Amino acid sequence: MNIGVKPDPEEVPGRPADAKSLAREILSALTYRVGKDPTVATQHDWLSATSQVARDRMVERWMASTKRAYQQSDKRAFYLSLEFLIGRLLIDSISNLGLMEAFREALSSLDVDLDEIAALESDAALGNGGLGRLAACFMESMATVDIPAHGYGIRYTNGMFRQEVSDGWQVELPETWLSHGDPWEFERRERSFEIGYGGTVELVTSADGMEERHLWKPQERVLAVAYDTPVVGWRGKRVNTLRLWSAMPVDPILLDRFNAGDHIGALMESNKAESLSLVLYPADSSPAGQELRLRQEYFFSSASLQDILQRHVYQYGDLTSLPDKAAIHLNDTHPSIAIAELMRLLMDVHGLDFETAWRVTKGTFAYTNHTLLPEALESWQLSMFEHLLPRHMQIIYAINAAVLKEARGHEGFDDQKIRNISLIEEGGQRRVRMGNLAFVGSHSVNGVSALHTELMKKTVFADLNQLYPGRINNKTNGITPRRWLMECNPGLFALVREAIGDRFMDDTEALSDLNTHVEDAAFREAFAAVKRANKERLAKMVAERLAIRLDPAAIFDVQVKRIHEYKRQLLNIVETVALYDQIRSHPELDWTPRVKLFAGKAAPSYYNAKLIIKLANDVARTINRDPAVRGLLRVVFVPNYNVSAAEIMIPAADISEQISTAGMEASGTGNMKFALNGAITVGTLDGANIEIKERVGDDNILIFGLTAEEVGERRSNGYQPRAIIEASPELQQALSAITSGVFSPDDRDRYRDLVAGLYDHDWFMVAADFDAYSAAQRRVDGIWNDRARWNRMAIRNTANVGWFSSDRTIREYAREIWNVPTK
Ligand code: 26W
Repeated sequence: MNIGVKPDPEEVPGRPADAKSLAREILSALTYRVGKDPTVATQHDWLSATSQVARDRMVERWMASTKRAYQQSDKRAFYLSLEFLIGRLLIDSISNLGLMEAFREALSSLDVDLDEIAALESDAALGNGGLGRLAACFMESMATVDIPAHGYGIRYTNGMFRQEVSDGWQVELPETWLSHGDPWEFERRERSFEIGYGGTVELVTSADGMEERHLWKPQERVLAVAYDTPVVGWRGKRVNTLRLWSAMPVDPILLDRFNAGDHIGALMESNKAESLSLVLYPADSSPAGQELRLRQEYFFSSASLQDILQRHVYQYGDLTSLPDKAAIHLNDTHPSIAIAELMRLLMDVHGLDFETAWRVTKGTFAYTNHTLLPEALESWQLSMFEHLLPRHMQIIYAINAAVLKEARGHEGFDDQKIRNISLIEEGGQRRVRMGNLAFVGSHSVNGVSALHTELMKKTVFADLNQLYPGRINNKTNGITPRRWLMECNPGLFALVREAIGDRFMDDTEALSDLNTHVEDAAFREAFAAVKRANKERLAKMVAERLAIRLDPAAIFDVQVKRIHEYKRQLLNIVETVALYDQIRSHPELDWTPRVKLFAGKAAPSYYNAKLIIKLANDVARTINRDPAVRGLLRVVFVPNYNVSAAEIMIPAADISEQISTAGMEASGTGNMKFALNGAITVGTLDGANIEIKERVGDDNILIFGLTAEEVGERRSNGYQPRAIIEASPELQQALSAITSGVFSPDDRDRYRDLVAGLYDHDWFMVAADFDAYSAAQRRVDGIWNDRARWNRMAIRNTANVGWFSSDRTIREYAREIWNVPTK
């Protein structure tokens, strides 16, 4: 990797940045902090020492950033998210600090290879997928555009599970990302807050009888302890804080019980407290609905708010100015209990009246919705909620009463509409609706792509949108170009820089200068050579990990993302089977060699998603063994997809599969990463694909299938997949091969129900889109064989997706939602 960004010596207070000094510091860290002699140091020891030296480089800037925000009384942004899918940090940090070459040289003088040790760092996988990775990109962009911002989340001991594939089935194993310690974090034992659960609420009157306040007496208490990770922005000017909370018992040894002889019981209590931050819930669509999850949500929301209020009171005294100095952002509904918690703190602890507290709350919060899937909308059984958070329940009733009163005075709000906007779902089992709470408690509610935002207005939030017009707005997602171009694709980065200079490094949209090189044959060849080298890098990884050989000359066709029926990995697999069939039946034809790559995790309780992984592996085994298609078709399922795997797979892709059922993928962000790295999208008119198409142009993307509107029409007009399947010989043939057990000779019925679902209801419209998808894939083959055309298309993708930088997204949040200035 060669990110030859010159450090700005004036910006590094007090610390020499030359390779020699760094080598000295690394050696000293190895000796005094790791406690190892270079002659016996392992690669891991070198990684620890190097990471610590890199972290040291951030500390002065970090302190300076904090001091500056404080002295200037800047308004701050607080990003509350139950997930931060960070990945590795060494390369990211030193690259943003402009110290890549210096570190590389320093290490090499010590006989250590930077890339080799960097690859040993474990991924911080404190998230499931898109939402968590977005939070990580936002953290980096907020530092880059110079927003004083804090991320708040949970320091899960066990992040996203490690996926192994055993006999083709997903097996989930705990991910022990902390086993070597986390070199980036600072433990802040002194920064801790008590979090309560359960108990009772009393109404107490002040001594003078003038004032009444609610007093919550929780039955259980745990301690939230802060762990801070510095997050450095591009060019290292600002360093922000990601503060993750870890749960501890309030009284770690419960001395009374311990001394009373009940030391087992005492320790059990401690473990119960710690269990709060033990594990990330691995479901990314259907809420677990479990009490522990609500406990986690309240745990980190309350700790973060107490932290924010303490800081505000210290600096400004009075809490009515909170909206002027703090923008608190809710990443989906997961932290939306913070709305009731802020109300509680303002009223019960700080003595504000309901109206004032409500004004402050709405002025402070903003909420992003990330999904329309009805099953993903969080709601809690009211009885459980009330038992766990009795005071918050009262507050939610009070908020609801105020909102419903407002609605009743509003034109056209009939009983049905009132029921729809209520924070309480009535009927059999009453539930608390967190989406509605987040909506009414925020001054801004945003979707994550233009289509998604429009659909939000028409579906989930139609009535709330009518009651509060103008509150819903769009902020199309983005990705950080540092990690997703400069760091993961150093070859392309160097080539682009050589072609158009450095401007794109600070303004990603300047990548459009590449458009002028499209007709330059030598440039196209160089662009293709970079892609080829990236494909070789991926082929090497696949060979090492899976002992499967891939031909880098073939089309690398990649679908990597969570496994979900709406994302339609099944459509891709069925098409692969159809292609396999075609090649076998017509070996005389001139087939274009293709490698189909899949990766992604399934929620452990999502049966069909796990079955789809098994199907991908069954199909892969059969096809890869068949000499009839050797050299023409290969199928690979890469286990344990995570940020680091993405950094290898995405730069190596020729084709980016973005094939969700239209209307169901809120935005997608993988689609942006692929396009930026010069892959051509085969996709539906869904989420941000639509906006990618608008930017790269219709000729440089392969769009197929039903629109969101057409999907809606079909669903309401009695969609009949059976008739469609019977009218498509290719599809019918592929499906009958799968059901008859061609790929599962050991259990011929394995896929019977899965395929029967396609004939029966096919909710995700695999059948409806199959022929169009297959036709798009054959167009891919045609274009691939006109390599000049292909390369033009690929370059136009890289050139025209700079707008999808998360710097742009964050600037929009800052200006239109948070009201904080940016650079
Ligand atoms: C409560 C269980 C649960 C957990 C996570 C439900 C839903 C989620 C998330 C909404 C899942 C998620 O990651 N959504 C993705 O967010 C990305 C960032 O905005 C979008 O690009 C994806 O389209 C969306 O699926």
